Amino acid sequence: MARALIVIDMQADFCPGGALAVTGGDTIVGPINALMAGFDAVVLTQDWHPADHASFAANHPGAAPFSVTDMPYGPQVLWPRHCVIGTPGADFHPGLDLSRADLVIRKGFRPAIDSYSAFFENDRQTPTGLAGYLRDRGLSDLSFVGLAHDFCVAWSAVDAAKLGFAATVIESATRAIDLDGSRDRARADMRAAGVNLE
Ligand code: VGL
Ligand code: ZN
Repeated sequence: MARALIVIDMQADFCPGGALAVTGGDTIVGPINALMAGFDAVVLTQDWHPADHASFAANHPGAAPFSVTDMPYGPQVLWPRHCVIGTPGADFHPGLDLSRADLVIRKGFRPAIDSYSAFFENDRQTPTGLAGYLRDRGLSDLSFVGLAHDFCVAWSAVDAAKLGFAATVIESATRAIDLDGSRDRARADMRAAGVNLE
């Protein structure tokens, strides 16, 4: 069973100093680099939003960052503007080893819909294409690391398990936003979906 390391959103805006900084986000760069050698393939995801993206609080007059709104596809947290296409905040952390990255999959580029998962946008229906890529290459055993544990890592790992991949989250190489208990909820959701937390 070939194994892939899926590195979620290790970008400047999710690290200290960035627009949507996750506490300790930069401390997992070294551990993630060290993990890469143990896998048959490495895939990176990159959060990649147009400036008018619907997930940005600034695009909803009067809405506060971290409040929740109703989108046609369901509830959506409104975030500070982050990972805008072509800006330095969207770049990978400068310490991340890019030499092993076979694929970079960008997500969240459609203005009207957010995309936490590496597999499906937040309507839970629009595929990113990652499942087909992994299946074509026979990569059936997936380990997830990166940012943020309770949003993009968790949603990706849950989708992977639902799609029939063996899915593990290496929690020591993740960090959480932890918004209103989201970390505990994410862990429960992952366990319920059959994701191995390690
Ligand atoms: C993420 C919030 C908004 C993440 C991305 O990578 O977990 N969270 N966009
Ligand atoms: Zn985002």
